[in-house]
Amino acid sequence: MKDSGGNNDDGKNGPGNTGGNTGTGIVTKTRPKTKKPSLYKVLLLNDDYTPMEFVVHILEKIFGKNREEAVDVMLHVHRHGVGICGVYTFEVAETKVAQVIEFSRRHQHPLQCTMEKE
Ligand code: TYC
Repeated sequence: MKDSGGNNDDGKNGPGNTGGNTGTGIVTKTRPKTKKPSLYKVLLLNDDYTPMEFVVHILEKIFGKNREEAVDVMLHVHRHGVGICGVYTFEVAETKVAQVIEFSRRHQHPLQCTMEKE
């Protein structure tokens, strides 16, 4: 909070300082604060009722996949029970899960979607 971004130099020695000779000084170090956000996988679940074309549509519209990628993911979920639609930061993942569930509910399909920390 109180870091100017540069090194102080009180003319004394110490880590981050450049001169002086008394062996004392304020310890400062430049440290860009770039904490990487946690990432979350958005998972699509298989069911026996949702039409394949509806799932492909969701993968195209909500997850930005082209037709080929969308069909691949849909078939993976159909065959294996679960599959990854994408990896996002928490709020983006949360929003996409909600969009899938709401869009499916509106069209009376039971398609389910969830998220999981990577
Ligand atoms: N299993 C569905 C069917 O045979 C298709 C489907 C694929 C449903 C993926 C959901 O996440 C899903 N019509």
